[in-house]
Amino acid sequence: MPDATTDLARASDSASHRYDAIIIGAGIAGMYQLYRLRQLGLSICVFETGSGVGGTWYWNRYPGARFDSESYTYGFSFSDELLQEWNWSEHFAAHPETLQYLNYVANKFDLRRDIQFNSRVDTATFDDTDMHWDVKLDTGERFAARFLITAIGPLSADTLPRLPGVESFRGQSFHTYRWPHEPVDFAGKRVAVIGTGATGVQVIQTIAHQVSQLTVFQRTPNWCTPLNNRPITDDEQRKIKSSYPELFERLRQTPGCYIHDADPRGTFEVTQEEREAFWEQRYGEPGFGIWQANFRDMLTDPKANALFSDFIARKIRQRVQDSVVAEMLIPKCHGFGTRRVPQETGYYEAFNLPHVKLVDLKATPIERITETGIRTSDAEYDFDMIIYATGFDAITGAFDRIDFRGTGGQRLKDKWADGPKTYLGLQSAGFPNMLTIVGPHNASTRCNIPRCIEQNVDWVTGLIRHASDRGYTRFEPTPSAEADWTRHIDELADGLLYAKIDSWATGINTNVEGKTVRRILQYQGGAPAYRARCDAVASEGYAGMDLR
Ligand code: NA7
Repeated sequence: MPDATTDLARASDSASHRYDAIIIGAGIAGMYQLYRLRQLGLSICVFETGSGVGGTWYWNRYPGARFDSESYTYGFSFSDELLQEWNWSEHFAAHPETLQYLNYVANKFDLRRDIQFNSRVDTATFDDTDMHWDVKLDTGERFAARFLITAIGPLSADTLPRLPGVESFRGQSFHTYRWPHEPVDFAGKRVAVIGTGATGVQVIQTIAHQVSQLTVFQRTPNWCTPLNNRPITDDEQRKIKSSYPELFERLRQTPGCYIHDADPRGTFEVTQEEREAFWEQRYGEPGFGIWQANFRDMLTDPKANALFSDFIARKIRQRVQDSVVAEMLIPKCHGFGTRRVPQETGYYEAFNLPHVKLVDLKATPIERITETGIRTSDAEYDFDMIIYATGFDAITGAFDRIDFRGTGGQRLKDKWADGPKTYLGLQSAGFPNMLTIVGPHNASTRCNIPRCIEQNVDWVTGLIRHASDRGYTRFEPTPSAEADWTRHIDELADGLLYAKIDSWATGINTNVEGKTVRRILQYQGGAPAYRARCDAVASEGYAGMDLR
């Protein structure tokens, strides 16, 4: 392996430390990338804004946070020893257990010694003369590295509502992503929750029984389905541990790397009785089967989708006692599964509690946050606490918050202003030696994410090994390969119902300037096809890339 560190010592006198690779982020992706690059013998530094590992699971400490993928399908797959050592306690583990798991992994593989915590990267600039990245933290400290790998997460740029008065509220207020590390006491409190996405649903169903009053401010209802969680029995634990190879092989075959795969039948190929029985069965099963293992045309045929949406609407009407509230909770502007499906446990029943109120913001929008609460177009509400479950500037937002500069000083944010342009969702032309794990246009944000993270990281590691073995110090995609990939991303989304709906997955966030136009940000061809394409590129000597 060429001595990249020595080259860089000459190249970047102004940086205080020099590494072969810098990774931004110590979540699941950053942790695994560190582990893999160490095996190549590289010097590595990971910069992490938080004070601990875990990324999403470090930050999202809000009440009720838990998996919506089966626990044993979510953990790292790279170490048999780890798989055998770790016991998940529930089919869908709660936040504390997941954070404990990630800390266990960090300890087991001694990851922390290469992670610099409490370190926010402000800028990263490519120096074309010496072919390295110059990385600056918000403290002003500078570091240099040949390779820059972003592991900054698709849902890490949290956003508050753009409403007047947000700063003026005198009670407690939290964005769910920035939840405090200390326990929050809800007893006797009048609490507002703004937002009814997957996060809002988990918060609402959890705190409804602890507060004295709960007011939910809903702009768009979502189609929520039962999580049907339960503890893992000893017998199940033994079976899970003895079948990990088969389990991971199955996960490699399904489009989203979930254990659920679409039913091969079309909605209208069965009788009404068969359809209803099948849907009832799915409704009673755990996890995402109802979304990922429904009839094969459910997410492409509007009639099939409407029929199933009606089925779920009936369930909501059965579970919510007040028919007016039930109607408010039934989505009218999008069909089932065209947005991420919140998995719930008693969410709808929470609205049957006498102290829980639902406010429809489409009918009565919020005008401002006041010192004492929230003012809508028709009422003034006083609260002790406001919880913002208002989501993220998704997928590209975390990239926008770091000033990445490529060749000729080009800003990544400018290059992606009209939508990302990438090759394989892992690189962008003009940003040499930069790799974007879980970046826009790759399969991971449509995926049981650790499975796709492992694929991204293994591919990146292979590329760096390939470059290092052959003495290449610079690589980037060709503009034509990038244009082809970007076109391919758009074509794959053609005909999918989700592409016509506003959501974080289509890049919509009304709280962010310029994020009101729908964009295709995700690879929609399924993880197996994505993996095959990445493997083909590698086996052709990294076709579509310029390596020097
Ligand atoms: P989401 O799914 O983006 O949900 C955010 C929610 O906040 C959603 O209901 C929004 O309504 C609402 N929102 C956002 N801004 C406002 C304002 N200004 N006023 C009122 N309501 C607002 O984020 P989550 O954190 O719930 O989930 C993210 C993902 O994490 C999830 O899909 C899982 O994959 C894990 P809207 O729908 O935009 O009308």
